Amino acid sequence: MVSSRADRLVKDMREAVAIANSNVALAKYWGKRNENLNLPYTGSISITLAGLSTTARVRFDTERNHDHIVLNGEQTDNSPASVIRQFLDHVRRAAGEKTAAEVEVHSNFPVAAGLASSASTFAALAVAATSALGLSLSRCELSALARRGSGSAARSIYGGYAEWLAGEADDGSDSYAVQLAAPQHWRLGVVVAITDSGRKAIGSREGMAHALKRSPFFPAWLESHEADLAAVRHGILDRDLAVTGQAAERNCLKMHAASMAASPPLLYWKPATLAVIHRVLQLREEGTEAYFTIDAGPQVKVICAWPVRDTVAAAIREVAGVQRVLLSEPGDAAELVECA
Ligand code: 2P0
Repeated sequence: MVSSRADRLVKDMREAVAIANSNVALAKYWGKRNENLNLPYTGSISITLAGLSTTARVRFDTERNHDHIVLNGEQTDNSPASVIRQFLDHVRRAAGEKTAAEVEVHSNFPVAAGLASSASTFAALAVAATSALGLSLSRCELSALARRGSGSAARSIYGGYAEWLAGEADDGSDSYAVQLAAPQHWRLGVVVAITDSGRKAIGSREGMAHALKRSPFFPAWLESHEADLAAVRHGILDRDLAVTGQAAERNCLKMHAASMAASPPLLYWKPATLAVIHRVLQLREEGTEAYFTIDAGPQVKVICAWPVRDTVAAAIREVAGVQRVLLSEPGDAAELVECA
């Protein structure tokens, strides 16, 4: 039987669009026990960030010979695109497919600048690509899949607060994230200070591998991590800002100290990064409770109780060198927007 053109369009072009939010880690992932599978040495806990989102459109098309990838408006063959291609291969294998795809990814915030754009990108891609191929995965399975694209993406599958379990299995089967608490559990303010929106010189992937191999402090980072992880987890479950914030600051400073001590050094901070840290400490002295954390870049994220977010944002906006301040809060899980 010869199928009509209309039939073939329905059959051969399977398309889905998904959206996912970025996240900020309060107990961080920094170091892989398996680079190929993105398996971490440690567990990590993050807040999914409302409003810092990535939309991914994936269309599998039998008339295409190669994957076609457009990242933030630019067609690209560079390293992020090759990671996306490998990621699509995982999804194709799971679905028993070989069809090439057209992928469009758009983030509404600065990318490759330490704001976890790879987390929202691969969480959105996991939902879109599996939906387009008709795979029905649980959140845990989606999280394990998103992890293959970028470790931190495992957490962006969930809304609110997520914990990525490091796992022990060599095949990564027990390394996925779970939801620790829904967004409504605790409405924290998250003030994001952009101190430099340019691309960072050394990406997270390379940075954590370098610190692991070349920092004498790396073993101490790993040994002391479990206590921070437990404190952040309990702080969130108890809605205790002091416990959560103090553990997050400790964990952040240890990650950066270990990286700075590498040879050659890995220093993600700019002068304004340090200026924001000092302003946060000063805010606490003035009676406004706020705590900082910094990922693999120069931006600072400040957490505070929701009612004081505007006070904190106003103070941070005035710090010399701060280019822009974004206001966020615990946001929603990755979700399917459309599927055809
Ligand atoms: C985190 N970061 O827990 C830590 C803190 C940056 C500093 O996860 O190689 O982009 O793709 O698995 O997920 C950034 O690392 O690294 C990150 P890959 P990813 O959020």
